[in-house]
Amino acid sequence: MLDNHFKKEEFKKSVKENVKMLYRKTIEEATQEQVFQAVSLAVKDVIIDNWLLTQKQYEKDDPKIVYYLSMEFLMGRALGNNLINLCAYDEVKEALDELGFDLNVIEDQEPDPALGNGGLGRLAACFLDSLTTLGYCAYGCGIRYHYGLFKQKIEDGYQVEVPDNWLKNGYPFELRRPEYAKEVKFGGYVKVEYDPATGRNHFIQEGYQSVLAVPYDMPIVGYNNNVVNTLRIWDAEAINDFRLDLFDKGEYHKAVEQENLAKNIVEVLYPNDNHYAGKELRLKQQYFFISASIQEAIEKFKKTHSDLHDLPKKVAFQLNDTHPTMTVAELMRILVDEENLEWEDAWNITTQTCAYTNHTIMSEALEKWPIELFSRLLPRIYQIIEEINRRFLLEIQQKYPGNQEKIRKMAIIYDGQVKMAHLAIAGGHSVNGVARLHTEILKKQELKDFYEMYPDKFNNKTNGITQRRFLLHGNPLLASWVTEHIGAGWITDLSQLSKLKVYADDKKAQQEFMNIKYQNKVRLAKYILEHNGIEVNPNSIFDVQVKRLHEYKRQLMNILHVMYLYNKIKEHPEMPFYPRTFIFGAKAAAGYRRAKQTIKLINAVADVINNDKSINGKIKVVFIENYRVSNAEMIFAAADVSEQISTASKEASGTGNMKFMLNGAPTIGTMDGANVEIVEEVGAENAFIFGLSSDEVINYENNGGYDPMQYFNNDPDIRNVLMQLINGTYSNGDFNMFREIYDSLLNTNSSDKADTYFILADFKSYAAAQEKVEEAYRDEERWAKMALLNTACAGKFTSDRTIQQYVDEIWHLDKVVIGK
Ligand code: Z16
Repeated sequence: MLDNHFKKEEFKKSVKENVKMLYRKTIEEATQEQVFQAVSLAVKDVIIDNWLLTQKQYEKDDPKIVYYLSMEFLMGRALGNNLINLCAYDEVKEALDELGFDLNVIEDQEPDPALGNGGLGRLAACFLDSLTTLGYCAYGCGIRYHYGLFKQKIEDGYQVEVPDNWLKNGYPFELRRPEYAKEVKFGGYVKVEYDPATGRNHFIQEGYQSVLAVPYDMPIVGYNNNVVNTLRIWDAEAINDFRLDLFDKGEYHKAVEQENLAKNIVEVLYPNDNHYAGKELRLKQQYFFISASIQEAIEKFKKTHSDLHDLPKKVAFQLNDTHPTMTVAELMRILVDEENLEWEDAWNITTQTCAYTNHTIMSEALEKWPIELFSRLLPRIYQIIEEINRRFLLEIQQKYPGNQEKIRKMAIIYDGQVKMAHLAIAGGHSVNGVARLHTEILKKQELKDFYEMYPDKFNNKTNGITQRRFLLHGNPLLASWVTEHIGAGWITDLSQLSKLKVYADDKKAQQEFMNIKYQNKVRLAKYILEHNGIEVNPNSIFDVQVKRLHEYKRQLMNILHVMYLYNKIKEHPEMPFYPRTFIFGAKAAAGYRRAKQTIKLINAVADVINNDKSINGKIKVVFIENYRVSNAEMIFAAADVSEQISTASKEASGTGNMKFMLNGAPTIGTMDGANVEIVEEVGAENAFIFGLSSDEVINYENNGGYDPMQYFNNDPDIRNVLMQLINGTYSNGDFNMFREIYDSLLNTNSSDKADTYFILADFKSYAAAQEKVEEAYRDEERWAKMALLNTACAGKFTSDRTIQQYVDEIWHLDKVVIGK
């Protein structure tokens, strides 16, 4: 493995040795889980050598470092991915075969480190893979949640959340680094002391509580380049306060409080995707990991550099959404309070070092912390933000004299709230959206005023995904086929996929391509039978929507359309209909009522349709329990149709759309997020586009005029489907089970807006697009060509390309070569 010289016999010996040392067992006696631990340790051993080499190279080259600051890293399993990137997968598979174990089964023993919710967290994980494969010096900085995103169980059709105790058996790929522990302070008050020597005020936080942030490092293995970067996630431990003895017992209370703070702070990941809940503990989590990360970054910088003014030359902080925006204020605190820099200097350094990525325009996702909470928890940080705000308002007034409207809309502190997005924009040199359309909407709508003031800060970075996990590991059959046709260059240069275009009309290539898809469908069908007890036909069209459950993503429209198709088949049993399997997978935030009702509806519809013998299995509906990175890899490989049906303008980018495309599944979707660019790459004739445009949606939202009742009144198909929500068809006669969903679409008895996400407006054009899908699928050659072209045109959507653009346009990092 090291230097590509993998020694099979040595590896087998090492696994046996590990089983013996860890469990006092022979390999024959070991459980699969024990073998997983033993194999992982053997792999870690190899990785550590490269990790050390990388460290040495960094010390020698002193490259600029990017710190990717993120509350979420949705890593997925490490073992298989590490073997892939070490180019040792096949060899280890063989070695384990000879020991009597199946690598797939061993991989299955690993818990999915689910330290993220969805797109944003998975993007962070793809970025670390690309940064490392491209040879850039990068640290992921995050939180070592003791419980990741909940596991989803489906009981009686409802989602039940089960705690995800991913550390239960110990996680073999992490390394505790207590020598880098940092103290993080909360609460108390700020004492001001005038220092006559310097003529400056000094700000000292007193009466605070603190926790000890202890880092755990996870290796990030680059593909075939011996580079190993670090994901550093912070755990919290109580500070065992020896000073307590010096005080009277009155301090006992405080000691207990500090201990509780440490226990609570990293306990669990908040399960919200695209939603701000305003919880105090969440704010604590944010400051906790940011303070520890920034302290560490500055300390590291100072070890080899004497002048903090050089920080922007050597360090970049990338803020993954507004969650890490505290960075701006914490860096200012360190530079001004601890390093005694002048405010103006500190501000220049900070703004040149920080950059912010925006991931949504959904207003309910905007972080706005109440001043009361913020200033109580972080008194000094709050003061600093007040000063940043004061100066920022002066700048606005200078640019727009007398314009109160600008102040109202742009202030960082306003209306009793701290607006994190405004702080992130003011405190950095770059603001980027995550797909072209999204960035344009930011510039023209959501952040218009900021764009007017700082046009040069704004830029686009269309998201991407790593082909190493989502093709090479997740779809080995297709990966080998691609390599056979165009060589292995695509693994690190995905643009080479375009060489596949010459096979689009090649009968043999088409057949091979579709045969691989078939085998992947068989693999998924087996999983579905084992996990859902539902038999699905691998010859049917696998129509897949997997992503977080959110109203704007419109899983509801999908299932309403299934109900509509079912009605049609019942009414016209003789009509031609190509068998279809509608596959869903989605977690709903634990407190998101409407989302949870939608899961129940999907399962209720599945129950009725799957058990209706009269339709001869023409439709099957499957809800895959506990959708996560590990089963996602298998699902993308098996998909025929990719459902990307968000209300136009709402999905900032989407990244699942790219994973489907890479695996040869054409998109049925709206012109939203990165779908726009997908269609641009593959051609409109190889996708199924429908629905309102983002401009039309935004126009309705700004000017009104949308009336869903019109569709209900004028379209009997829509009316029938909606009536079935309240006439017991899918609820054993219970008229109320889906009443709230019905009301949300029509709002017969409330003054709220109805059908906020334009489901009824788009319904018929969605149904028409679905008919086109069926028509295209019936023509085997046409479909094979389309599917193949989707893979062939997916080159743009590698996170390698995205990262190179971040490097060229924002971070300006230096490339590192190990052993140079
Ligand atoms: C998230 O996953 C996303 C946005 C956000 O504000 C918060 C979370 Cl947790 C998603 C976007 O919804 C999706 O469109 C995008 O592809 C993804 O972030 C990565 O940029």
